[in-house]
Amino acid sequence: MTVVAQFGNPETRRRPGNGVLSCSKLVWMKARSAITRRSVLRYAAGAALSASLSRLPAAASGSAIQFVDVARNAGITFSHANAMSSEKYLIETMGSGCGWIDYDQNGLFDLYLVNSAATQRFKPRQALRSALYRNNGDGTFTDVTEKAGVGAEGLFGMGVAVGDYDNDGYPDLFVLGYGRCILYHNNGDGTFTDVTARAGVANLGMWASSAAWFDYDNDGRLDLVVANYLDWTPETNQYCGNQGPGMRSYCHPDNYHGQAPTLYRNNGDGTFTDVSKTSGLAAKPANGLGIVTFDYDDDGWQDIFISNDAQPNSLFRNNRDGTFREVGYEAGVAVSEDGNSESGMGVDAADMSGSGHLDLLVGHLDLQLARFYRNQGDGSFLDATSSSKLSYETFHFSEFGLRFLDYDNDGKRDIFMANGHVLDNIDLYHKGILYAEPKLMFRNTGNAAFVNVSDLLGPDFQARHVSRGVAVGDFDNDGDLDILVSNNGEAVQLLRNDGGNANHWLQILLIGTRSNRDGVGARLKVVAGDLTLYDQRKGGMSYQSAQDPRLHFGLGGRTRVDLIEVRWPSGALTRLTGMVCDQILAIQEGAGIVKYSFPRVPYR
Ligand SMILES: [Ca+2]
Ligand SMILES: [Ca+2]
Ligand SMILES: [Ca+2]
Ligand SMILES: [Ca+2]
Repeated sequence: MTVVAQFGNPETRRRPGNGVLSCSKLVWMKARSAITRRSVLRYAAGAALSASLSRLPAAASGSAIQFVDVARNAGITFSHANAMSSEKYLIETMGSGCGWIDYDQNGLFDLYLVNSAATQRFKPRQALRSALYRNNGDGTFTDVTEKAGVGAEGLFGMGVAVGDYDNDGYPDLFVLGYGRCILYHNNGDGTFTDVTARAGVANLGMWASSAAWFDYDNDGRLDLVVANYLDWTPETNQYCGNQGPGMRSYCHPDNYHGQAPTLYRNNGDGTFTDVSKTSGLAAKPANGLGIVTFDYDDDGWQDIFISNDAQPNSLFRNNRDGTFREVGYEAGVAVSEDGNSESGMGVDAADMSGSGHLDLLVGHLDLQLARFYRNQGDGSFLDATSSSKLSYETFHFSEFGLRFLDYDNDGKRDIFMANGHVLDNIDLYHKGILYAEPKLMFRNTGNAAFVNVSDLLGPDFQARHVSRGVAVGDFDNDGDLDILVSNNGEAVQLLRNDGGNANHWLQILLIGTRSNRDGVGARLKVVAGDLTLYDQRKGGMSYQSAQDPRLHFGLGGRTRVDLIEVRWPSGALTRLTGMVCDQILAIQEGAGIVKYSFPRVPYR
């Protein structure tokens, strides 16, 4: 294995205007030391395993499922503009995200797509905007951006986060971007109002990537935490990569300084207070890209995990007094098992082993492995990337949006990854590494050991794209999980899951009353016969994207659900017994199951 890129010393690299130096300075792909002899051997072994697995017939792997891209047929014409220029501004390649939001609360999930904007080097013929598409319930979507007033015009957008911060029953929309963010309050009549200034959540001067709505102080109101990336500006843009036609590349984050996360506490009157400093989050600036909020130590208080690009990841443990302590190293999730800070991008958390404790998944660039950190239940994690058999398969890919999800409803959560490199000219530097990449699905064969089934899921699944955001949601309410993928500089994909609901399932929408209305922070246990599943209503997840808030449980062949337990953030417990499968339940704190319609979208 040849190492292509060479790196000048950091002082040389940091000096602006040094583009004429002869040393090769393709600094994005910096983590050479991560490629140990051991990982090369593992990779070789894995390639052989992968080849043998991909020859298994579909039935043997349990997959007769196809993912079909229905975006175009559904009327979703949005295409992301990446504003690509010869200056290789880093913002061009890092976005953007997508999200699910049932903005009109009719039980049909609508979708939001984030776009870029003009820059000093990119002047689009038409002004760009982000887009809200209404789910018509018949397999089509309608662009309602203008009526809704959520175009985020002029914002160089990155991500989206959805949460009902004022507990009025209508989800609100937070759009993240370079230099600022926008909070759109949902008026409940199909329109939104930009309340950024009054709310005080503009996040000015920061490059926001991903965010999570969550209730860190358990006061029943959603707070907002933003993972910020770098202090890059057009004025400090540097030349990176080799000299020569087509060789200029996007710079490695080490050429800039990382930014600390922002934490906004919800004051309950439509305003927020920036508590980044007093909470302790500002003490750790790093190159944040992905975020997930969950309760990793099961103490009833929400913790924050942020994946950092070429910096140790951050795990902020909730001290239950309004402050956090960063425990990434102690908990074993700061770096890889061989001690390297990798290019952390997409993240998710889920219980993959039936222990009740949530494990972590972090996506990275090519020549690094996607990491699976197993929660040991004692406040620490073990890097289980190798034993999970994931490692071999992700080595050549750059995993941005990713999720734990049970795509085949067999009761075992699987892993989906959407990929695409950050360098549009990567093939000039790393032979065999592609800019546009196919997607990956890893099927859980039991006890969090995975096989790569990507080749079995249809041509739309295998098509190569420069993917970034991933938002999982059941847009047709048929019980299997569909996947929305935003692609950099390309059309969006809506991958409809065809066949996943051959197995039984249950979905749950939580409605908090004393707790925040979205029920973020609730911990769930579902028992169906011999199967016990745990989950939490998390914030953030994936990359720059907003997920379907309903919790999804695959049940395999089991037709009855014996028990559902919901531990609300308020401390209240809801306990339900004896339910049939294949339905979407709305569970309200204090009331149990309440009437809520989720219309089934006909197959089209
Ligand atoms: Ca809707
Ligand atoms: Ca906690
Ligand atoms: Ca599964
Ligand atoms: Ca579906």
